[in-house]
Amino acid sequence: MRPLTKQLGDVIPVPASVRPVPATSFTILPGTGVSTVPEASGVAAYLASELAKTVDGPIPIGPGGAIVLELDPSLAAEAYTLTAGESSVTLRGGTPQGLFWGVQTLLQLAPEVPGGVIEDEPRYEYRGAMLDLARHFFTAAEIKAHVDLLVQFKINHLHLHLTDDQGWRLEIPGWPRLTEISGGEGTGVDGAGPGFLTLAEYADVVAYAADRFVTVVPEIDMPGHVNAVHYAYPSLTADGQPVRQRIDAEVGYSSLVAGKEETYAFVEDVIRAVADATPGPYLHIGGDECHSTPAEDYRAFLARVLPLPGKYGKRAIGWHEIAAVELPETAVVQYWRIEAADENTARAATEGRRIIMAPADRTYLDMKYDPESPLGLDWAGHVDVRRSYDWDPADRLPGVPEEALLGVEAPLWSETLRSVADIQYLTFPRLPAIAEVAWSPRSVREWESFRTRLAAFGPRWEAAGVNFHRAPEIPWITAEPA
Ligand code: TNX
Repeated sequence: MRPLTKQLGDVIPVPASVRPVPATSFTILPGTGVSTVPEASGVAAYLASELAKTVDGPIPIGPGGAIVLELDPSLAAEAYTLTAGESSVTLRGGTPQGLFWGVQTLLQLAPEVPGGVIEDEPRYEYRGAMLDLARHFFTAAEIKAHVDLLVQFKINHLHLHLTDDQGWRLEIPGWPRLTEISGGEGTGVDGAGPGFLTLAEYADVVAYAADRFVTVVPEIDMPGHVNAVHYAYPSLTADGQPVRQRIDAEVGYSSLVAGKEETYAFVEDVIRAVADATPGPYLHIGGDECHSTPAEDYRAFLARVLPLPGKYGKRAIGWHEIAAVELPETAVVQYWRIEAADENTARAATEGRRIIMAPADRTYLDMKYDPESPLGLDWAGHVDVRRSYDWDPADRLPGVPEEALLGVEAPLWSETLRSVADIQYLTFPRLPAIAEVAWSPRSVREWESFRTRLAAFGPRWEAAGVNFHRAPEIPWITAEPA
């Protein structure tokens, strides 16, 4: 047998605690069984089907299996432990979700699991990735395939940016023109990304994500980024006159009309429909880049709209511009810019609001890696893998300490995307870096270790047909040793 090249801690995100037992290991082979408690039968089925691909043979589920799944109520909900010896591997999770993250760790180590004990739990409860369906639409099947790649890195929230100037991507009862007109042919940036999710397709995405312990966070961006609304329903414009369709990538020119009563009837219908279709706790109302909305109108609009998610049982999230106004107690602020400080976000944190960190110069997956990147934008600079890894959310904004942070998110805006291959190229390998920032304790994070662990994903992504960027700072392994 060739010596084990992998070590127990060779996992992304790096676990909180790893105690190897040298010279022991467990090898998963075709026929190795999985035994489980009934509450975790879904997780066991997922593990067995993934392992069957790894070992290219059957992985039966039933009593006496050498891979043991258990629940341990003394662990936190998302925490897990993995204990590997010569004859068995035991995973314990605080809940099935914790167990599922343990399963992701096991899948990264399989088929040869080095002996020892991992004890692991996340630093932040919100570990998000965002996909912009408005500038370019992706189908339910494409979104679900993306979720499968995200969960490998213990991402637990999928934020869907469903509406913008160039398109409206979710069916809303009573407002059919939103999707007929603004989700149809010729929508999206350059008219290249048409399509929308029916409510049934949205429910399918939400359920698929939930099966993988991922919460969908829907975003309806307002009062700005609404040309698609005005194009579909000219009655909502200031003077009731039609506007032209926009498929360029400009921002900040459109706004819902704060002084018009019809605006609020529309907004409440939309928020009610989206809340009804969404089992997760959050509803994102956008609020960014309202350059053409007078400050007074912005306040007046948000004063009426921010309470609406709460009215329909959801917690409002908004881009950090919303921190300029008084916020409901449960509102969450998502910081996205590149400034070193932001007074309003800091005040919101001081007043007890939770913050999601998504600074563009660290977490924006749509930034070019370097000047040669064939895709992406560069308004926040170039974001290479090291930039996305080597920072800390609790140091990012003065006045926004660890306790104020709900978590971290990596947004992927889709102005330059045309295909799933494009999504993957900008997502990998930066998303694993941001996932580690969001999951692992600061004390165990280290760039040199990360870049070596990341290199091992090269052959796996190649085998899985994932289109990743061969970032020059990563010592990629090009083929499995024979
Ligand atoms: C800014 S980030 C935007 C988006 C663009 C993005 C491109 C944010 C809240 N708004 O409208 O798509 O830059 O990077």
